[in-house]
Amino acid sequence: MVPFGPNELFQRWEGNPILSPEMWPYNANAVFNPGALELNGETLLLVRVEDLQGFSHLTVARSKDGKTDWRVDPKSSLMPDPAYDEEQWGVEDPRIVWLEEFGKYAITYVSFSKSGPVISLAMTEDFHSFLRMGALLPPEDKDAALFPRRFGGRFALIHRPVIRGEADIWIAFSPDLKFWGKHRVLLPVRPGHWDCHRVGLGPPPIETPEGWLIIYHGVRITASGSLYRVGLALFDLDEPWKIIYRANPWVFGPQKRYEFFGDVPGVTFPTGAILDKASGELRLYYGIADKVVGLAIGHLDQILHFLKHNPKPQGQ
Ligand code: BMA
Repeated sequence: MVPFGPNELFQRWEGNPILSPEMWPYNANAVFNPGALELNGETLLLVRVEDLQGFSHLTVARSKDGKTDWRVDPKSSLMPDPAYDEEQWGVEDPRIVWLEEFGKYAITYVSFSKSGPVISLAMTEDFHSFLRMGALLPPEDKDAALFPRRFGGRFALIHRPVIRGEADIWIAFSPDLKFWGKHRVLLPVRPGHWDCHRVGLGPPPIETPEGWLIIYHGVRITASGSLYRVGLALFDLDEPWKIIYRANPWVFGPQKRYEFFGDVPGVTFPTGAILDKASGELRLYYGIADKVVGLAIGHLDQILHFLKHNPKPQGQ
């Protein structure tokens, strides 16, 4: 018996959207797809801000409870750096992971230029100063996050290259965060399904007692545009390239009117998640229609229960 249906696992916050361009201290067309973390007892979102030239940069917003009373920094935190050619057209969609080994946060973000999108890495302790490590892999690549620790001495990166038109989720390994190898597909698109055209990592992998929880977006292209919905999978804790479960149905997707109103209607695009280990509450921060930021709340035990009661994927 599954007590929660796929559309009930994540409840939208009644105050959605939690962040919108009207709340910005300077002109912005859209604020969306934020990275999320807890810093000094507060929730910090590193928000993608699209300016009125169509280029994006990243700005910090903070809240004590992660739900209400958001304070937006008066100035941007991470602007495209002209010294890095790959950032010429902006920086987008950060994912943030605490790397205990360095005592720093690792931010993987999309750098955009005429060469196409690539994944860049920057380190920070305080979200004021950032150390850029440059682009990690060739274009076209998006939707990347590091795991917070090494496996067999190697860092692991989840990312989404596009190879001969195929947009699957891949994993790669590195001894030093510079040279990447042992590439393999982690989560492919599923022909015919809701996630048939493209898949991409949502928030960074979430460590749970039963495995690494992966929240991802899946795309179906329809006659009136792309639908971006959200799916779940679980991977082995010690060998994170081994899949344990992949849910068949999507668990979140555009439903509310405000999710069909924006620059790209029909997009729910989670990029940040915060798990409260004591209560199991999982706060999912998602871009809405490439315009504003929303919050949806789930509970880890219900999510894991739901995953277990879905059939394993075929042929994996
Ligand atoms: C993806 C990314 C996201 C965006 C989404 C929907 O390819 O570019 O930044 O939110 O498309 O437009």
